[in-house]
Amino acid sequence: MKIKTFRAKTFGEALALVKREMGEDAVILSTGEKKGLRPSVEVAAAVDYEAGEAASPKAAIPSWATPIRRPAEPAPPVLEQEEILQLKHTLTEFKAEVGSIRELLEDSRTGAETDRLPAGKRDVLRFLKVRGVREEHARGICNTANNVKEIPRAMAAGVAVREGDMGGKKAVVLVGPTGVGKTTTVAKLAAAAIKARKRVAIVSLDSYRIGAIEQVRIYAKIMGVPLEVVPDARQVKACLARHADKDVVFIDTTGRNPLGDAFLSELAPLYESGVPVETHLLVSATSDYDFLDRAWKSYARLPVDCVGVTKVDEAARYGALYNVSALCGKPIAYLTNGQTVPGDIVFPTREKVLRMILLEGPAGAAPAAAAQR
Ligand SMILES: Nc1nc2c(ncn2[C@@H]2O[C@H](COP(=O)(O)OP(=O)(O)OP(=O)(O)O)[C@@H](O)[C@H]2O)c(=O)[nH]1
Ligand SMILES: [Mg+2]
Repeated sequence: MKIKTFRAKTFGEALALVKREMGEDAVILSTGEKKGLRPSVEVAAAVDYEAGEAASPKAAIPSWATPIRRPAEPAPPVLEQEEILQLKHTLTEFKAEVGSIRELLEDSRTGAETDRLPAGKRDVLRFLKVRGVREEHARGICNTANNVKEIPRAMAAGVAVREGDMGGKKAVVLVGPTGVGKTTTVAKLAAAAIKARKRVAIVSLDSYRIGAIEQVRIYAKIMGVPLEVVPDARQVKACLARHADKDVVFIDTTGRNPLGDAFLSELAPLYESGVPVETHLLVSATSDYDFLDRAWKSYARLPVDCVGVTKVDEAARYGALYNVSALCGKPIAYLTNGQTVPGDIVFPTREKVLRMILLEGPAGAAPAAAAQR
């Protein structure tokens, strides 16, 4: 065995010397560092044969020795949680910035288009935008309304309202994004049906969320209505058969992100089972329009019959009612305007919806009170 000490400025240099003189099979016996005016390092290395000997490079490595390894690749920098959050924040800000630049460009394009409009139509656009009517829908109204006075007539065509009784199908299924108010609205609708002297049952398909069953069970108990919890949509048909004596059965569903496919796979068996159901899509009056737009692309795959707009009491303006109508092309069946069961639900006429959009909100009375009138 040959043992030798190598001195160099850095460990890297010392190891290179060891490797050059003793080869790959050298083992490191010890290392040391000398500080001072001329700092240096020392590496004592050994190899199991004499230099120059054509010995096998497979030297026996004593258990106490550390074989030379290539200097490890520097580990990729590990980001701290805080740095990740900071990056995410920066990315969000960047996206918002890009979004506002896009909006500015869009505004300057539409602004130029608006400038070319006659003054009366420009007033129409301004009037509708202040009330939360989406630009593209406001422009549609602008095609037929030459001035503000002509807005109600021009808008009426775009607002469909479901008047009268439910369409005669016994089962009514409420679908919609998470937390939109499906369970609360099922209870409100059930209460309204009881008031109209109908025999009612409630079915819950929502066994996903903790507490969901308890929530609907309490409502059913208070109203004295039978409740069935059905974990699988395939079982709804048999369940409805058990309630053949009822006039209407309201079906509550699990809230799912509409931008995913879970809601579709859960509900598909219900539609495939061939039971005649009326489908109510619930959307919130406070939802962002882009979200609604994307959500509708998903929900449109279901046979939606009508729309219920919830949480209108939380909306600052009511343009959303027109936007929802125009986006989905489905009649609005009811508006819900508070958390109280059974009270906070309204079955509006078209005139009422138009009145809310045009006369209430920022330009008129307090929004929360408007849906009550
Ligand atoms: N302000 C207001 N709150 C409402 C209205 N409708 C429901 N809520 C409230 O919204 C929250 C969610 O209501 P839920 O009925 O549980 O909503 P959901 O769609 O069944 O929720 P998931 O089953 O979790 O998807 C509750 O706090 C309700 O009281 C409404 O019209 N106005
Ligand atoms: Mg619910």
